[in-house]
Amino acid sequence: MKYTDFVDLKYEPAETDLICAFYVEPEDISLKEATGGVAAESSIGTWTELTTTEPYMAKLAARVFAIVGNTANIAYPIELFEQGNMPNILSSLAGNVFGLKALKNLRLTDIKLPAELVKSFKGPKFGIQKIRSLLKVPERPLVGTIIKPKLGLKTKDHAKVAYEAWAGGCDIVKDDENLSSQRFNPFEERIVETLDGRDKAEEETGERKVYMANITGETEKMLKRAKCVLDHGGRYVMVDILTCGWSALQTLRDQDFKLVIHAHRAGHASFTKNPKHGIAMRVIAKVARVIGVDQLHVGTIVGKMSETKDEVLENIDALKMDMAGLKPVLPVASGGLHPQLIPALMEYFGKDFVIQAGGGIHGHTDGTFAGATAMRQAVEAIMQGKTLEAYAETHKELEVALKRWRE
Ligand code: RUB
Ligand code: CA
Repeated sequence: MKYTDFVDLKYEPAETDLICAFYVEPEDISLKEATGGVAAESSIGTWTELTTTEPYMAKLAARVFAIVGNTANIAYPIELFEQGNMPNILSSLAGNVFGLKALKNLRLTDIKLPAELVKSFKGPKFGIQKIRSLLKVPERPLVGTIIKPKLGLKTKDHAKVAYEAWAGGCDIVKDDENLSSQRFNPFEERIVETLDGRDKAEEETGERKVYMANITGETEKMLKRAKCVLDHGGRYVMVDILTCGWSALQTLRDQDFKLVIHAHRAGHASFTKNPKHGIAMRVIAKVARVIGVDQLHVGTIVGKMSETKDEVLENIDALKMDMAGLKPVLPVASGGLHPQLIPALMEYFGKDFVIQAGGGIHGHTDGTFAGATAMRQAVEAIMQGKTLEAYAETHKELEVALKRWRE
């Protein structure tokens, strides 16, 4: 089969097909041949015709069934994939095709897995509703912080900053993505001391508090760390899903630990940032959801990261859309947030999301406790339909934060 034999604009995809959308920019061949090349090389074809052509093979070919502008929609028969094997699925769809010389640019912009394939993975254990019940926060956005400085604090100081954030008003405290078990802050000691601070803050405030401990590491080590969190009464773990890999994430999910999985996406921009090449964040979001994360970073629109409003809204949609009965995943807004941005943020995100601020809490003029209080006040203001300025008249921490960070 030649590349163009993989283009069949009359084909109507079957319910069991896996569907991908690719943005395709050819180098020195026609667009039709280029899109056919993507379908060929990501399914059963190659650059030249073969002498082995068994008749039963043809029905396994991926087919380009629509080309609109530079976007090609491709249908893949489900038989091409091993059930429950995400590396296998992605080695086809998002594998060698990205390196073809005949293509100037190629971007996997969307993906839809057939229900049968989705069901061969576990999907989220908790999802939005169970997270809300666990935290006993039925309606408002959850308020979280990342311990800052991101690296370097010794264990007792890390635990102290965490306690202050919880006591001041945060629901969630999370490690930063590059903190694991360095000499200055070894994992197990950190878990013990930080969870002590959590218990103290829970007692004092009467609120539920959670600690998202970063367990990222080699897979076996990660499982040991998850057990350690459980043994010490933790309720959450956090994983850098792209640097540890899909297989490691799946192994963790398959343990079925009673732990919410918070997914940090450090490194995603190497796939997602170039609008003409790579893999869109919503594809990464869907893959993570299918494997089974409960929370995922999706960008902020208003903060320090570069994604556009459309991209962030697509990412959120990927976490909540109907997907073969999977639970919805809680979106996390993180990166450059501070109280002044909360009205805009809640307008875009609604109420079902985590507001996660590092610098925007620990950089408060009066310290972490006041920073956490100010962030909670900003959320309260919007929940009560008030402006931040009006609320700040009677809430000092918010007033100070609004002066410190203007838009
Ligand atoms: C935020 C932070 C987050 C990154 C990544 O710190 O540490 O890890 O922003 O976010 P701060 P994302 O609040 O001080 O900016 O994965 O959404 O890009
Ligand atoms: Ca970070």
